[in-house]
Amino acid sequence: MAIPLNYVTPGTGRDLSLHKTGEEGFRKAVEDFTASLSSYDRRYLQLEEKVVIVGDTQVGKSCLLQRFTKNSFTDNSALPTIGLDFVKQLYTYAGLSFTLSIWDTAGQERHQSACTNVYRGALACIGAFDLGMPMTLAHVKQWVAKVRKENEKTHINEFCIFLVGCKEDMYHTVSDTQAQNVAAELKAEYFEVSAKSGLNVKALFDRVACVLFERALVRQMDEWKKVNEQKKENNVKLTSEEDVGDEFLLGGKGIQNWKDVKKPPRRWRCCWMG
Ligand SMILES: Nc1nc2c(ncn2[C@@H]2O[C@H](COP(=O)(O)OP(=O)(O)OP(=O)(O)O)[C@@H](O)[C@H]2O)c(=O)[nH]1
Ligand SMILES: [Mg+2]
Repeated sequence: MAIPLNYVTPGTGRDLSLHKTGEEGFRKAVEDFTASLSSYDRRYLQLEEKVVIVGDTQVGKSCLLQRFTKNSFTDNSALPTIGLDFVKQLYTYAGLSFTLSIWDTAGQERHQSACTNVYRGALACIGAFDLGMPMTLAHVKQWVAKVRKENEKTHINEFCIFLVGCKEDMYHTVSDTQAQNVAAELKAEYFEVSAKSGLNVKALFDRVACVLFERALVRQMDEWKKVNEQKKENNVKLTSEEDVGDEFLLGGKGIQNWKDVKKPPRRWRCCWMG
């Protein structure tokens, strides 16, 4: 699936770094980055980010995911999630692949212990509530706080939140203003969705993929920059693809060619290996 770079942000939105020059600029940045990689680097480049869906039980989290992945909905037949469920969605953009792993968690209290570990490492959180149950909107703040807490030591500045009002097809008791206020408080983007009709479901996940793809890319570019600077510092000259790989794996130790690396004498090697 191609990532649509739709930066028209519903709700509050946030300013992304690479897209400031528009889609043209973004594409060029991605293409320049890809061109700067050796074929070895390109082969091993893995862009993957995790998003977790949290919220009270019965708000419609699993149905939302089912609509996105299977494009189906079965009324009143969904069972509560026990523990966890997850899917991976592969996206591509300008020749780069990006995997969005989506984790659906259980809203029931008794299954919570299994979920906490999964919160760790998530770059985004979908806080789901039922548009017909105001209490579930109030609880979203606590759910999001749990996920934030697990990630505050590692990447809290990159962490992003999507507030999602489910069951749009049914009678609303949560007003738009109430939802927008919570979204503003959480600095979240707000979506109203219906797993039943399919309204906004694809738009939501495409937007999540788009935001996380950019963050993953910026992170990767920074890492590559550091590696390249290290190479320059160590005056590493790379002659072939293989050398790039070996040198990269060895953390820029300055080996120019594997043929130059002398094997230890056989006898010594036997002793050393015990
Ligand atoms: N009308 C309507 N019903 C929905 C929609 N989404 C979910 N439901 C119903 O809401 C109920 C709960 O849906 P689930 O997706 O299982 O809820 P959940 O949030 O995953 O619940 P837990 O797994 O217990 O945390 C089911 O009976 C669904 O049929 C929707 O968009 N419209
Ligand atoms: Mg569920």
